[in-house]
Amino acid sequence: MTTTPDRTPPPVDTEEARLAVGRPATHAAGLKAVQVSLTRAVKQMGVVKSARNLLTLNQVDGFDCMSCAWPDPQDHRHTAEFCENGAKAVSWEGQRETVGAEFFATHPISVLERQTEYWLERQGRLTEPMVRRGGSDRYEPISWEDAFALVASHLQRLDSPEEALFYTSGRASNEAAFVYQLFARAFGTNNLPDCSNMCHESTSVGLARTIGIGKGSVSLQDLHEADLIVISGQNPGTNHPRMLSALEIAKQNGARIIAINPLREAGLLAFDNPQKPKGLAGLGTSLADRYLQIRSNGDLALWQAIGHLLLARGVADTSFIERHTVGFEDWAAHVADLDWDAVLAATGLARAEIEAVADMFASSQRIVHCWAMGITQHRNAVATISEFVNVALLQGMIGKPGAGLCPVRGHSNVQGDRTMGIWEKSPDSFLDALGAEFGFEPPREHGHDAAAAVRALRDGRAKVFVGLGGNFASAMSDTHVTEAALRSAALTVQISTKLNRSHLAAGRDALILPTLGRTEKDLTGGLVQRVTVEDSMSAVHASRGRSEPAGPLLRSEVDILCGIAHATLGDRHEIPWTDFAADYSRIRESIGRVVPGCEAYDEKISRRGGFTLPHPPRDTRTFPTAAGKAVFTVSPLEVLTVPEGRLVLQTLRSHDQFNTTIYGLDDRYRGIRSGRRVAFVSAADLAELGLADGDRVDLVSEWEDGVERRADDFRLVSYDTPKGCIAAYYPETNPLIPLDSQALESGTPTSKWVVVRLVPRG
Ligand SMILES: Nc1nc2c(c(=O)[nH]1)N[C@H]1C(S)=C(S)[C@@H](COP(=O)(O)OP(=O)(O)OC[C@H]3O[C@@H](n4cnc5c(=O)[nH]c(N)nc54)[C@H](O)[C@@H]3O)O[C@H]1N2
Ligand SMILES: Nc1nc2c(c(=O)[nH]1)N[C@H]1C(S)=C(S)[C@@H](COP(=O)(O)OP(=O)(O)OC[C@H]3O[C@@H](n4cnc5c(=O)[nH]c(N)nc54)[C@H](O)[C@@H]3O)O[C@H]1N2
Ligand code: SF4
Ligand SMILES: [Mo]
Repeated sequence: MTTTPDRTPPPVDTEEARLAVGRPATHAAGLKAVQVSLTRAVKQMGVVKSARNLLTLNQVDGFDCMSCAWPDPQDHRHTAEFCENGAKAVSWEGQRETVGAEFFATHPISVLERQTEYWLERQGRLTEPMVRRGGSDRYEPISWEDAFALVASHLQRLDSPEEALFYTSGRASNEAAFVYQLFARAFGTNNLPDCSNMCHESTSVGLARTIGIGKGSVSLQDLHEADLIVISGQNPGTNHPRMLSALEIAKQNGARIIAINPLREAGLLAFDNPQKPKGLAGLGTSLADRYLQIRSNGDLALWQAIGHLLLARGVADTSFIERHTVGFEDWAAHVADLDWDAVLAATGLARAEIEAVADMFASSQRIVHCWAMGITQHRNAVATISEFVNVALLQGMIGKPGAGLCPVRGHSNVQGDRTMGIWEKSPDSFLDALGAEFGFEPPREHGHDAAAAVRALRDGRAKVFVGLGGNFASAMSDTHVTEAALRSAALTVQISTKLNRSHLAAGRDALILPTLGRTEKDLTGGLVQRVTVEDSMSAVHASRGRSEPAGPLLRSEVDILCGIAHATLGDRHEIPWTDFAADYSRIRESIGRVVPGCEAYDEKISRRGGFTLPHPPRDTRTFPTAAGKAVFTVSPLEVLTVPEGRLVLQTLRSHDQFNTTIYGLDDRYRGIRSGRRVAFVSAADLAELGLADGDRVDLVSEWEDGVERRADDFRLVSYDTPKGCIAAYYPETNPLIPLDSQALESGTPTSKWVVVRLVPRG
């Protein structure tokens, strides 16, 4: 048995010494949320910039919130159309401190490596292009032109274009994403891994194979009009806070809500809307009418049981099934023959609870089903999502007002990036259109996804890694393997706003290319440029920042990408890189001709509020699958178990972080202050293991490769979670997730299912 160490000693913030644990909250938002947003904003940006930024956030002529992908209301908008976590994201980007050449002169990489993610990003905005050469311990300044030439020389030296990897995080604009994938393909590879691979990939795969399009089928209006809303594996109070406003409206219109989650999340229990006097006074709206505190990974079993019960209750929409679907008989036969013992073991629920939920389905006419990472980051996620679809099809809940499937996306433009072709498996139809527009033959062989990208670097099959945003080193699973893979690269390039661990897990040559954020004025080419984004409900609109850039040397993502592309490819294929950077409308003209649904793109995004992309199942109940109809699918009921004395760890977000960006050390809704190295464990497990709240343990993960992975020194917190199921924050726990532990079919790391044991610290 081999054991990989944690970073020893794990970097810990001094503030962690004050770690305090209180009672979890039972309401989300309220006055506290307003206080936190304003205090953070003023502290980081100053009064004037705070006012300017927060007042243009999510306004029609302002910038799109760069935090999550929740949509903006189409019709009327409040003056303050944002939430606590949106405000935190804006403050974080608007931070006044900067990190330039002087900082790097006094901070060698070996010193920075000992700092936490929280400390690194807190140092301020990156403002100068920096290079580390030949494995040196320091970053030093480099001019933009020399930086582009360095990337070009590395790329031109490769034996094959397949040795280059082009990663994207979901904050990149549509224009940047389009140019980036065009460059990768013109260079000769489909190696376009992205954060989606770690996020909603299971959704994209599950929906594409069943309804023919990998996107959700609802609008905000549908949510308002639903009479039943189901929320599975999602913590909207923290991660999509304005979803709570939509839920409040739905409740006022008479909707009922079912929450399915191992943890009782405050944001699913009740909402004190800070934009309303009653909310500020703490007299808000209670949300979940029923809370199923399911065991980790019990969802596939639960949904087969719901299907089983609905069939027995005779509520099938037979005309919808006949006209629009295939495969019903096989599926019905499969769920009719349900193993209740397996269902109860997998879910940890009582049969009566499941029956009561099925009754709520049976008595509802308009059902919307929302989900996020608690579903997608599991081994059998694609099967679970396909089962959601089965139940929706059974009752004809797609393509009618107030009903549909609502995967809630993470990064603000992760859906748009896919639409623009950031995908290692883009279909031939897209590649044909791209080739026709630019007069070249794009490569057809599928590229590497995120996990395959790590393997390719690790095994020496890839040598150059370019990151358009994000923090690949910390966000990916198996931190030590991922970091070592990045370090083995000949060149790593990170296009970033803030310093993070990916800049430290650097290739022999490494570049940090600082870029403008969404809040900042983009005057590339002497024009006032705007960009476009797509939200979780396929609405596309423009975004324009107003703030002064953090430094004079910053360049936009589009400008940087066009610079790299031009230096690498010159005038090959006659792609007008310089014109693209000079006027982003030129990019939008090409998007209009290449991307389905984006015809007359520049004109449509100039309309107030933008436009919504077509979605055949939602719009006309047509299903672009091979069968031409929606597909019922049969999935074997798999009940995952763990060996004696072991627990299942889910890795999740605190209220004070955005992915690997740590804003602060509190998780207000879960009662945690000043600390992140905590593990939430049930009282029953603590008792059985002879441990107690407050004890310190190391987490050790066990996997079939025989390697034991460790994350050291976590404080145990006695918490209301099902027995056997524990929780701790990401990214601190990423060293525990084996690279090969991936969801079937989608390849998503199984971040919500990690088998661990707790080892008391002596
Ligand atoms: N403020 C803030 N906003 C964010 C982010 C952020 O980090 N901070 N991240 C953004 C991104 S990229 C994303 S993808 C989204 C993530 O949004 P979420 O998916 O809400 O994020 P997680 O914290 O991973 O929470 C997962 C939820 O699933 C539950 N869960 C875990 N396992 C299971 C299970 O087996 N079954 C069920 N039914 N539930 C389960 C957990 O208890 C938790 O409530 O948020 C986006 N928005
Ligand atoms: N264990 C575990 N692992 C997970 C998850 C989990 O739930 N558990 N969730 C997964 C999910 S859902 C996701 S989406 C991934 C996230 O993975 P990533 O998207 O790769 O990571 P982020 O933390 O969002 O990236 C933060 C960095 O982005 C850069 N940045 C911020 N704004 C901008 C910008 O406007 N432009 C550019 N160019 N750069 C910018 C900053 O330098 C910042 O340090 O993590 C995944 N990893
Ligand atoms: S819900 Fe998401 S997109 Fe909307 S303001 Fe809050 S963080 Fe930003
Ligand atoms: Mo995500």
